[in-house]
Amino acid sequence: MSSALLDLPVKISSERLYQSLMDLAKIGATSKGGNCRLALTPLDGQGRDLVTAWMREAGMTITVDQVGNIFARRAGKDNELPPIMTGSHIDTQPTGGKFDGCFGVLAGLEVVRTLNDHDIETNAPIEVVIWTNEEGTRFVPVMMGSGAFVGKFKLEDILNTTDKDGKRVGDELKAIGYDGKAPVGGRAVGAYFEAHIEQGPILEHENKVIGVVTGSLGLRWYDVTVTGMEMHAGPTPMPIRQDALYAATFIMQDVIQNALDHAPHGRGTVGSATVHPSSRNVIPGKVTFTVDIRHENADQLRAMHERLLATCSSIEKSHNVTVRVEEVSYFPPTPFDPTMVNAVREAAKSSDLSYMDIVTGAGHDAVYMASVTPTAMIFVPCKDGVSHNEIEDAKPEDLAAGAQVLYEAMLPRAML
Ligand code: HGY
Ligand code: MN
Ligand code: MN
Ligand code: MN
Repeated sequence: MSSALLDLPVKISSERLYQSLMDLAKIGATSKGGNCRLALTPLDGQGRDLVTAWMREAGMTITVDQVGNIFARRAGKDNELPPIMTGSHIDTQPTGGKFDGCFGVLAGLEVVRTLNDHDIETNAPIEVVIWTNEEGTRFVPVMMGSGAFVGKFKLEDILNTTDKDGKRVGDELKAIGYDGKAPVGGRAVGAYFEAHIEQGPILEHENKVIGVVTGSLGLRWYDVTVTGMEMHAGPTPMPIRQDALYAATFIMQDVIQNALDHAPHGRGTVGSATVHPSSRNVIPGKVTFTVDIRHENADQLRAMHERLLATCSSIEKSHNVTVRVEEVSYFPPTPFDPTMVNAVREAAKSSDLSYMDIVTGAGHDAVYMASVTPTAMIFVPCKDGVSHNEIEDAKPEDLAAGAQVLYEAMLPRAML
């Protein structure tokens, strides 16, 4: 007789969850213990194949939509009801870790495996989702699959998006066999929960196991191109130079200063830059670089945006260069549904786990899902708050606690 019927507490399996995480981490494993499984690469395809095989073994049916989002469904008693959904992503940063995104997908699978173990039939169906290209590192925009699902992006635009080598999303989906046929979005979702490592230092610092995520910072991404004039580094006198790199450094510095001036929630990062022609004795003629700014408050984020544009136009004049700013991703500061946030809080309480409210500095698919269905997130600590780094680490017991809270928060909704 299953423990659920004996009214014993139903517990997820920490060992099985952690083993699945370690098995997935073998795909795209890097020498420093991290993962490199860029979106829509063959390694991403292998990761998708492995996890969907586990989902099928757990009796789930798999549907893939036209942007490659994977929906694994566990039927309920009444399959007309909108699904209670959870999930995250398994694409990684180039020097990513084993847990960012993967924890959310495999915690969802662990909830299903646990329901199976205890012969628990839910009323509503449950779906575990692998969203396409959450990271936005190979293709922008960030959180591409969930953004398309909620109607933020047009299908054609997404399929025609190219990476720096000119490879199209549509072709790359086909190449890995995930050019699904199901329509993108346009269907009801009962509720969406996402479990994720915090990717920052707060939970560990406050010695809390569960982060009750009340909402997300807003984010704006840009590609900036500074164009000057290649000239010889020797004969060209300093005052007449149109040095694209020298001009770019002032804009880059101000991205950081802008965030510092909008403390404590301001964030500013220049993550990548390329210099052309990148030769020691040629004055750089062109520099392209990325900008990532974030803030918890919409007005402050707008002020940071306006300051970036003002800095670019003033440097354009003072350094006799041209500056082109292209915004490539945006989402506003996003609060999560208070009743759902409370469900996470109550689940942490009933599981006797320490918890605290927290705002996520990282973007997640949950941010887009919050625009179409009641949404909440569950955070667990990661070691030293480090993420987007191969040394990313999390304790098995914390990961299990997060999956247990996911189970306790999801189940009542799936039983309504
Ligand atoms: O950039 C982010 O916040 C997320 O990791 N895509
Ligand atoms: Mn993530
Ligand atoms: Mn990430
Ligand atoms: Mn994310």
